[in-house]
Amino acid sequence: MKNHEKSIDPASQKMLDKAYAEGIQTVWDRLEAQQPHCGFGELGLCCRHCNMGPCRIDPFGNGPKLGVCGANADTIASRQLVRMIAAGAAAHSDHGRDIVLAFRAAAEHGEGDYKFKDEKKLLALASEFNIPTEGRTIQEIALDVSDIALDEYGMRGQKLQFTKRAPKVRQDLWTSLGVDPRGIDREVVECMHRTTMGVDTDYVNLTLQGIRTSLSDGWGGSMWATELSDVLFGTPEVVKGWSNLGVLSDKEVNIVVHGHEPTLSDIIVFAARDPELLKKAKEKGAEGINICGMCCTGNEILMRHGVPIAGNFLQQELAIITGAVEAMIVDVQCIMPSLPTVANCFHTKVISTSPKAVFPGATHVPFDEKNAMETAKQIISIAIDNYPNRNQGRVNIPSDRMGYMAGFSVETILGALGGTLDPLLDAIKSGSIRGIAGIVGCNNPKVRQDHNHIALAKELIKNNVLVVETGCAAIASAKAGLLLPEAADMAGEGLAAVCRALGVPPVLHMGSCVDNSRVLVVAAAIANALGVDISDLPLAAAAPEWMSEKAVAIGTYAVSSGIYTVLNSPPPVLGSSNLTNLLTAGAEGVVGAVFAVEADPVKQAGLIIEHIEKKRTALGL
Ligand code: BF8
Ligand code: SF4
Repeated sequence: MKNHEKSIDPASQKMLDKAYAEGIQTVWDRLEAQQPHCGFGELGLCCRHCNMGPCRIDPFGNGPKLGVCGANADTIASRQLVRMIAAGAAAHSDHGRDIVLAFRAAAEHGEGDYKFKDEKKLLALASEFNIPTEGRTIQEIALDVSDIALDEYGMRGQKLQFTKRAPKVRQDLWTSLGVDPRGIDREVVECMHRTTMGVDTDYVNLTLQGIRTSLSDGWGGSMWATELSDVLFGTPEVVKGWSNLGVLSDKEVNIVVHGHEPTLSDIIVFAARDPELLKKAKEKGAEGINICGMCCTGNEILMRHGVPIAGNFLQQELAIITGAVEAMIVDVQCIMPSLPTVANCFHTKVISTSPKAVFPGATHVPFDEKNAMETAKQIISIAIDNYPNRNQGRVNIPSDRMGYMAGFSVETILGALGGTLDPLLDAIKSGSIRGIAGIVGCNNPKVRQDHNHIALAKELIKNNVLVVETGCAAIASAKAGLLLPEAADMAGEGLAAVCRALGVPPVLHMGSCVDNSRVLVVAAAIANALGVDISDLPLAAAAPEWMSEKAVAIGTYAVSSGIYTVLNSPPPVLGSSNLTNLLTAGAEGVVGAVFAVEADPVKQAGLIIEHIEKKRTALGL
């Protein structure tokens, strides 16, 4: 495959050419080396859950139809799906737990490095949870909020607080299906229990547990991550900044912060402003310190501070290949184990910071949340010391960069609308906006980088569908200029007029992947305002380049919340026609929504538009 076929992004294409010229292996080379992928794995028909196996089911020929224990294709594929959901939910929710713990530490030691930037939001949460606030300090109130949060991770056996934000009919549906999450950790543990050898065998019963676990993510762990990150680091407001590898500087110390948790990235942004560090950078010959983001932790600081974003998932190796990165600081999730090897070809230091994610070949500097600022400065110092090692002769920073407007939290959207959802509802009712689509998720080297994200978003806005985005999808749109108000020119007449009146782009960046919880909140608020269920709304979602188990958890809570969800490729379930039918057809009668699979982004848009029009008709719009 030619390099320009691997990505639509000119910056990525240039760095792929450089990688090729210098003999540096990237994710695309490793994908090629893996061909052909294992057919049993692709279909979800292999099981390694016990030592009588590993077993595989022959889907076509006369080979075995049962594992050694007697498990059939339905059992094996559904157990596998449930484990993927559990892993994805665990990743989001354990990230959420770290935010809760940082939040609690801020409540306990008021004068630490983390403060409550958005006390108003903290008080709103307290009121939502019926926590008394009169005559109490903000710390006391925060402690009570953190008690509730930590309690929800354990085994409460009660409804999770945030599930109460869903429309009452949806809550009742979950209760009647027996899928109310009972505790965030508990559901993940129960998934592992029920999928081990000799426990749950029924694919429907297993899938219901997958649904319950995904809900504990979307309306639990992820929502806690979003809400308390907003309290600690500030609720995003409209910001402008720059995206793509062209944000790297040829004269400054470049530090790329990659991973997920804002506890690290947010403090790095502030630590880099320290005059002593700036002085030190100048002594080393640099003109300054340039902090850039990558992937979702990049989205966190983009949303709150307009920090430049160097790229999305498939650009992590390419950023190092510019030869201009002094340090890539990583925490958890979506960090390729290949980074230290790529960094070895340059002067770049990969600095791992989480006890949960250690990378052989990287420098490990444990991030101490109790001493956050000092640790952040220490890490930045390592990058500065590394600046003189940069080989300017090997530096090649693509000039490609694009501006963005972001920061569309629920609060920002409401603010832009003048404090109420009514103008948006009116635009939907009048048909100038046909509906809303959430495009989320990753890059995957099996798909030309960003191609599906951009083609799908363009097709939707052209047809007057407002697009909201998170994660690597949003970064793709930033790089393609879709997050600029001028992108309204690419939208249909109705949507363009609304965007121009409000001064916003037709594609709204709502944050990192845990911030898909913001999309749920907007969906619930619209449904509540109209007095209907989420599944009645002209609303859809898509993950057109997904790769992570987290995307499986997100897709499942979207569908379980009543949102029709389109994927470009299926998770490994096709080996079980029963499970495939349940997910793509049967679920409609259970949760009021299904998954659809379509590889072509224009056809994906067609499916979404068809769905939106169907829902409009049913609502009498
Ligand atoms: O949580 S979109 S590649 S960076 S998993 Fe990862 Fe996928 Fe990017 Fe963020 Ni989300
Ligand atoms: Fe094989 Fe059953 Fe063991 Fe899985 S659990 S490896 S199907 S014997």
